[in-house]
Amino acid sequence: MERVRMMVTNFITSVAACLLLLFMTRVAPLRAHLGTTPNIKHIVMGRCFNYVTLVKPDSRFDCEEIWRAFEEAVLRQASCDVACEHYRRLFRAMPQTGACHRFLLWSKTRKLTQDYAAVARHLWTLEDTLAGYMFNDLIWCSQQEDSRRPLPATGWRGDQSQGQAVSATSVSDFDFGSCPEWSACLHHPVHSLWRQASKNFAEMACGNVTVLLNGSIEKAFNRNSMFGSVELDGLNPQRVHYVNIKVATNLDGPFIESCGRGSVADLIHILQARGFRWTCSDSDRILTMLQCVHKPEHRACRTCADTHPGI
Ligand code: N1C
Repeated sequence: MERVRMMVTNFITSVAACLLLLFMTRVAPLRAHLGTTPNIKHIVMGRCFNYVTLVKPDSRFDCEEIWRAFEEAVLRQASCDVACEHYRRLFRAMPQTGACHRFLLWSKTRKLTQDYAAVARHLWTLEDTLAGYMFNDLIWCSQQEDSRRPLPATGWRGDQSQGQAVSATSVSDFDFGSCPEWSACLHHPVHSLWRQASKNFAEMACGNVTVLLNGSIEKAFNRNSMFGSVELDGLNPQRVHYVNIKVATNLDGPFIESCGRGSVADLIHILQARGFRWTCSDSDRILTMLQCVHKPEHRACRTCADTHPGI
């Protein structure tokens, strides 16, 4: 009798474990990531005020309106349903133009691009625009998971999430627990914002445009990346004189792609077909030197003076 009871108990426990596993594998891919960055409202507003006060004191942006437009875009949709169009009001609140010959685009070279932009001060990346500056490194999504769910009545909600008041126009709140992975969504709120920001930035580009690619990976130019799928198509050959490609590899390699090789050659074909003039360099001294700052002993960083100390 005792044996039978144990077998039944084991059976029930295994079924429960299987069901739990099944539930987790169905739900986990959708909501497996970090949640909305804590204090997002303070961070975004703080960065906005910092930008208009210290970075570009001559600019006139309404940080309160920008936050309201952002909140409306994100919280009125289900967390996987925030399309680029939903950010229309947000981007309308922060129109920006940039001087020609300064645009720096990149793909899979984020750190090196930041170092490069820090020394080549005349160059302008998306992170130098208000949109890029405010939302860099942040994560966000709403709590609403099902787009068919009726919207709750609007109005002031007294609840606070991580110290943040929800404004009168909000219909949901940010999800601070977890956000969906990009791959799980048709319209991911973070992806859509970067898509729209990248599109605007590329459409604005004029004069000589620099593109920094990573020669240490397969597909330095990837048609699915933000650069390959959004920015390249946004560049206008009537406005852009030259696309200057720079391919940088890690000091230790691997040395996979270069100007004439791999996907970089595909990029050059596309540029030519669209009527752009272009240059390509895969041995830029400044890009090597920037990497040498972190590895001064590397043989690629030796100068003439190192090898011939008497000279
Ligand atoms: O997909 P990527 O690179 O090719 O996108 C980079 C490309 C740049 O030229 C930028 O103008 O797109 C723009 N851009 C950003 O400036 C940016 N800052 C931070 C696009 N994405 C940006 N991020 C985040 O990194 C964002 O979350 C985005 O999806 C990644 C893309 O980086 P990537 O794949 O190396």
